[in-house]
Amino acid sequence: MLRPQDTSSRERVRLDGLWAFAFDPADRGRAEEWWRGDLPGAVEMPVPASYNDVPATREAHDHVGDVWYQRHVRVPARWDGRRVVLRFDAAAHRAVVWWNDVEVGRHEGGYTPFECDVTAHVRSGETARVTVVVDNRLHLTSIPPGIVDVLPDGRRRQRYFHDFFNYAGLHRTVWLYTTPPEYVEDITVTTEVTGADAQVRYRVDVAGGRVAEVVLRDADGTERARAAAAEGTLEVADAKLWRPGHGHLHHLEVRTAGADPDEYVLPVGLRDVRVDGDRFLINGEPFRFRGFGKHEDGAVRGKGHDDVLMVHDFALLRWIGANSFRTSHYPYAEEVLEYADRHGVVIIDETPAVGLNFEIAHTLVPGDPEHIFAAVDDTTRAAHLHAIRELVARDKNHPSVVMWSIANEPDSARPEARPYFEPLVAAARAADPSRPVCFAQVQLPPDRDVISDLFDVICLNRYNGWYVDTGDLATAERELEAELREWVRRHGKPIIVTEYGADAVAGVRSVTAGTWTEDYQVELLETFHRVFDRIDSVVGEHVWNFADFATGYGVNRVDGNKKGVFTRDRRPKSAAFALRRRWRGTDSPQ
Ligand code: BDP
Repeated sequence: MLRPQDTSSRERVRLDGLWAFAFDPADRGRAEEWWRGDLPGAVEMPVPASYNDVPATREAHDHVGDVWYQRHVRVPARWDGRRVVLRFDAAAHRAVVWWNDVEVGRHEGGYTPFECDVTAHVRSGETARVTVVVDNRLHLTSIPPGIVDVLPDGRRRQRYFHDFFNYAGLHRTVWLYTTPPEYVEDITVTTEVTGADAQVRYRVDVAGGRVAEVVLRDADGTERARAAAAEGTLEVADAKLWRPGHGHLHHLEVRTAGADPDEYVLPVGLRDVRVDGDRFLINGEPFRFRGFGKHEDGAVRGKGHDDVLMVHDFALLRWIGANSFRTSHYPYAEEVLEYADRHGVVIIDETPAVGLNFEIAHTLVPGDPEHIFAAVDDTTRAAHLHAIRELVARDKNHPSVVMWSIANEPDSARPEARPYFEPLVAAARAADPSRPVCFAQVQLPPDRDVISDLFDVICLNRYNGWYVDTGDLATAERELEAELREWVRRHGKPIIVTEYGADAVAGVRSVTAGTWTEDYQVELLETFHRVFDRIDSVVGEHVWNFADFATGYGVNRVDGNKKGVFTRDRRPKSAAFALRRRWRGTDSPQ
């Protein structure tokens, strides 16, 4: 799915800002058809943002159910005769959209964009009323899964099996944009590197028309290759490659034929990715992942995309010497991927399939199904499949994305996990044969895991010294090493430790380095690093987490998860300096 653009044939308007907003705890809005007029009792709500922390009430924070957003949109008179599209970059977790009185679209899944073609309903020059209902409920049939309990007092309470707060709302930009009536619907690009040259295999899907020309230009605008077909391979001699740390981009200009041609310009990075034995190769060179699992999370705005925080986070990644991160545990805003493309940051791109596991949930009550695969069904798997396809459709052209992670910490010990995952892995490979596929595996030794052989890279989330052998780093070191060696022996694939870490409350120090101190966090990371440095097949270290983040209520959470190397407001803990020494080999402030 192509991102909106301004080109010679396209125009876009951001509908961000303050929208009218109403909570609907009793589910009245759909029955009373609130889209037909002004929202009752509306307040103002910023977009993009999570709504939860903005109104400063417990009800808003803990709301379970529908909320309504509404605003008026003026359609420029000059758009007469254009195709007009209303696009939501994200609505967590599902939404229905009306243009005036007409339903124009609905979407399931909180972290991927969806579009409503409103051409038939638009009268250029008019002011239209746009209304969106957004439902944050997680069910056993949604991705991620959850359970909504109705309490004796009639309130709803949301349970979920993942460790980050269920922020909701319009988290990303809303666009109104135009294309010509015949338009470029999609472009798919895969790139390969052969010696000094590169090949760009491309396919353009045009709705109602045909391709006139496809031109690949270098960063300085020099034409490097050209074609006139909808599909083909462009040869680039002596190519300037996209590399980790060097986000060199080319641009593929696509123009359609006819009296009202469309133009779309796609950034393209020339690079390839391959797994060879226990190496992870980018452009044929072994790559070692240094970085973090992150979250989209910040004070007040929750998961609302914010360019300020994004650019700052990338600056901190650079400061600390990280070269990569995982979009734990859902697809991040496209702005993030584009930034990573431009700056050569490597990404493991994850679906929102987090919490397919009752073993680590601690939120079950009597009467719940015994294990996750007894609880989910074909609808859940269809939603998971849909999430994989939507992720690949959105992110397939980003050079920064080097691997798909199709789940985080599913219950991979259950025999039922295998028939559940086999078709999903096949679907991921079919959707994109050019990238390896992985999942992040929770604390299970290789002899208990029933699905890892299906994947290209072994990604392990390990909490030795924290959840296991708490406070005992000597045992943690011994057991971690023994376990990793067993993974090497059985699978011979590259290993990335996609999570390791300890909670640390910033400012709590101790000469005896007890748990929850900054000092213990440092010692635990150093323990893991000694083990990684002794095992060649470990090609990646992603600390959990980049920054402290909000979670649901819990007796083992102090105002959220404190495994951040930075605090939630991005101040470094001692661990940040320790990692910087390891990853950059320096203490200098530059
Ligand atoms: C892992 C999860 C991650 C949690 C982390 C933790 O993948 O989402 O936040 O543990 O407990 O199990 O800190």
